[in-house]
Parts: sequence; C-alpha cells; structure tokens
Amino acid sequence: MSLVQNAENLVKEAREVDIKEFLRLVDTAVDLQASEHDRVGDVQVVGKLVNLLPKGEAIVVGDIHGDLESLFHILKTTDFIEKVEGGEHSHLVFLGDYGDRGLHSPEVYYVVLKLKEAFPRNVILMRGNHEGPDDILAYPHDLPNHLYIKFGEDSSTAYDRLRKLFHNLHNAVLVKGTCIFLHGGVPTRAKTVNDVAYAHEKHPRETHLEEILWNDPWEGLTGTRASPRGAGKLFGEDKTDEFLELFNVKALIRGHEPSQGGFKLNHNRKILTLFSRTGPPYFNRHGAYLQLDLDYAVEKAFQFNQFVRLF
Ligand SMILES: [Mn+2]
Repeated sequence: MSLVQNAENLVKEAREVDIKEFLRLVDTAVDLQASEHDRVGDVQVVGKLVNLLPKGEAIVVGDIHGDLESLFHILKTTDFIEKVEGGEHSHLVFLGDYGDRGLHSPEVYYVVLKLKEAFPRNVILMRGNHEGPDDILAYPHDLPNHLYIKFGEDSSTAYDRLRKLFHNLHNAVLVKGTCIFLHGGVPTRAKTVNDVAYAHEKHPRETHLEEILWNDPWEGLTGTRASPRGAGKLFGEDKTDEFLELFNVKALIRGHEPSQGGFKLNHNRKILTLFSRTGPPYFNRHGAYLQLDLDYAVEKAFQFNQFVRLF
C-alpha cells in the first residue's frame, strides 16, 4: 500500500504526528536529499542544481510559511497524489520557505516530507532564505517556537534535524530551454552554471548562495544595490538578462516576496514571483501556484502567465 492515501489523510496525520515519527521522517528526507545525484527518474542532479526533463507537468509552489490550509488546497485541486499514483508524469516543485510566519510550520514540514518519502522522484525540494545557512538567519524565525508548542522538550532535537535537512535542499531547478526556478533571485556574480550548482560549497567565500536565497528584482535599476532585507541585493533587468542567457532560458520563476494578488511580474515579464499562502500576517487577496505543462514549447516569457493558478 502507498505511504500516502490522499490529501485529507496526510493533513490528519500531520496534526496527530508524534516526535518519534516526525524525527524518523526528517531523517529519511535528509538521506533522500543527500542521495540525489546523477540521474534520479526524470531528473538529473549536478551539485544542488536539478535538471528537470521537459516532459509532463510541474506544479510549482512558492512560499508556504506554515499555511497548512493553502498547501492542502494545492494538493487537492491539482490531484497530485492521485496523478502520481496513476503513473502520470507530474512533479511537485517547492521554491522554499516552508516554515515560520504561519501557525503550522511543523505540520507543513510533515506533509512536504511525507510526500517526499512517498514519491521521491516526483517531489523536488528547494532551499529558501528561511532554510538558509547557519550564519544568515531569517527573522522572525518562529519555527523553533512552533516545534516547542507541538513537541515540548523534544523540540530542540527536531529543530537540529531540520537544520540538517536545510543543508541538503536544492539551490535551483532548470528546465532546459524554458525556465529556471529558485527561491530569491539572480546570483549577480555567477559566471558559470557550476556557481549555482555548487553555491552552497562556495558559501560564505562567494555570495552566490546568499543571493539565490535573498535577492529581489527591482524595476528601473541597472546593476545592483543594497537590499532593505539586510541580506542579499536588489538587482536590475540587465542582471536578469545575463542570468537567463547563462542558462539559456526564457524566464526565472521564484518565490520570496509576498504579493497581494498571489503573483507578480518583473523585468518585462521575465521574472514571475509566486506567493502560495494566504492569511496572517500578509492578508493577501489571493495565493498562487504554477501548473506548468512542460510539453508546451514556451517561446516568450509572457506565455507562462496562462499556467498561473489563483486561489
Ligand atoms: Mn523568502
């Protein structure tokens, strides 16, 4: 029998999970992530850069930040579990920022990691700035408090294991000739594909990882300038063009910024930002995710708009 029956069951399990099962699941996910190199199903992994074959469908999810309800909605509406069980080519790609902010960080981790355990070849987990390296923490960082509320004294062990998971999440996902996914923005000093694939190994000597996780696009800017976030930079359209050219793709799809309408476009539609949660503390009108048909030959960046799904 499958490890996951349906989205309802998964959420129910997440609410009831005990510390022993939670730790087992995190450790399993760490092992799975660490073992992802070379070819795994439809993906090829170099360092922490995933190459996804342009085949089937990719459901791309932006920041969830502890919002269990929105995650449930996405699983339910897309029928991801049923599709994969039925042998369809569907990939669920997370852009990072799973915990903090919302009230259900531990439950969100449970659902995401259980999906990873059940469908390791179909679930791709990327790193956000809230899963960043130990020397650059995102604030406020409520995950340890949420773990304490759920697991009490054992919560520090859960947190330590999750930090280990963070170091094993992917930096970026490339769909050849079409688009690239990452959490924050363009690493503006990257000269080669390997600067992205091995950004974690070059940190903190080089800023690639910090910029991938923290950068934001800015309109009317050439080059870069300091970010009000206190980490990463703001980058202009010229930097976007250089990066898209380096990877030979049409668009960058990322999360990281809240959006009232669930998504936004920057740099002449070459950057699509997805915000996949609703409710406090942002109270945005809509959340959004992408249901991308990978068989569709995207010629221009604006054609990605048709794959945006609002809720
Ligand atoms: Mn972020």
